[in-house]
Amino acid sequence: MSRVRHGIALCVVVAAACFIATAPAEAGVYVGPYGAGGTLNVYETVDTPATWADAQAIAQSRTDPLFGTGVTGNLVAINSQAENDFIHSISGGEGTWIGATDETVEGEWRWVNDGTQFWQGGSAAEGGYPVAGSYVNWQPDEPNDLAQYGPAGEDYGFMDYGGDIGWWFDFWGDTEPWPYVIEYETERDTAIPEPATLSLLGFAAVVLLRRRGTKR
Ligand SMILES: [Ca+2]
Ligand SMILES: [Ca+2]
Ligand SMILES: [Ca+2]
Repeated sequence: MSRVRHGIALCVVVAAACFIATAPAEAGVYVGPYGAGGTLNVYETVDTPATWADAQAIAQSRTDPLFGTGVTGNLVAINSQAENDFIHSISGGEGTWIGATDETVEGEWRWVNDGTQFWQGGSAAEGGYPVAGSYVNWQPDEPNDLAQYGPAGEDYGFMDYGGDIGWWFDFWGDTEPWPYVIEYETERDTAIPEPATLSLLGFAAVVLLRRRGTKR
């Protein structure tokens, strides 16, 4: 499929998904070509704040809301500048948890979806470095495991602190609730939902239209 046709298909599906998914007024559903080999993954932004651990537990309790594949979620793992730009865009740049943590071994930063280590150590100035050429986008002074708010330091990945530009920070995640982004690694090669999901989307659209009709 050409890039243009691919893009058109994406727009149609994303528009339908957002229409449905924003009904509870707390989430948006998106598709991005950031799976293995450029395949399509599903992303869900959740505006209701949660601690990092609660957000990850919620992500794992949910399944792909768009394609109906049954794939469960994780807090987003970011593996390229393009995916980082995408997450920065859909999350609104106002601060969001991402699926990075060094809670198991201090300084061993891993993605929570598959445990891959992408960073070793503190900030680059302190000798920290990306593992196996991994993509990273730390703010220049991060991660710094700041301990001023408690002895545990900072063990959870956060993007866009203070309306930033897609930079990452380590942050204390056990008490601070923030919005978050869930990634469902559907790795689809087509943006067309399964027939069962399509009929569900159609049914929901009909219900919404009828409700609107009765209000007028
Ligand atoms: Ca990803
Ligand atoms: Ca840490
Ligand atoms: Ca920090």
